[in-house]
Amino acid sequence: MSVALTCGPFDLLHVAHVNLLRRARALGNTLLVGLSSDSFNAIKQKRATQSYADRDAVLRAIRYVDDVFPEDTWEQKAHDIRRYGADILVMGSDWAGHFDDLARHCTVRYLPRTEDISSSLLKASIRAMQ
Ligand code: C2G
Repeated sequence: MSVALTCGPFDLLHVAHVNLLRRARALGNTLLVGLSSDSFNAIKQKRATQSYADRDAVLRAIRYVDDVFPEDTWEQKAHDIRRYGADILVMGSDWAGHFDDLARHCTVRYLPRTEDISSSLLKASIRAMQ
């Protein structure tokens, strides 16, 4: 039984998110998602278009996601890995190198990013259509 962990705000859920979640789930028997809270998004100087509760509901409807918990700080990842007994932390390749220090706690894997789509690009193209 192996546990995979990933995290992010997952705003305006799109195909790159689904690709990441599907590939992450395939690396374990269970996939847990640390969902960035609004206060953590503010720390990252980001703002989600959807509330935490709505982003949580959308993620839970994805077949690859087994559970979702709030992520409030950068520092909590090591604690989450231990708390949930995670075997592998999976992130997109835009984060390559950022979480290498967590390799003391579990395997850290960066998956190739899906090109040409992101929540920011979607927001910009919706704005351009108005
Ligand atoms: N992602 C991807 N390809 C894209 C867009 C996103 O593979 N075109 C991946 C990201 O690398 C991340 C996950 O999908 O692993 C979630 O993406 P976001 O919700 O945009 O999260 P991000 O802003 O990368 O924040 O502590 C880590 C951060 O909270 C992750």
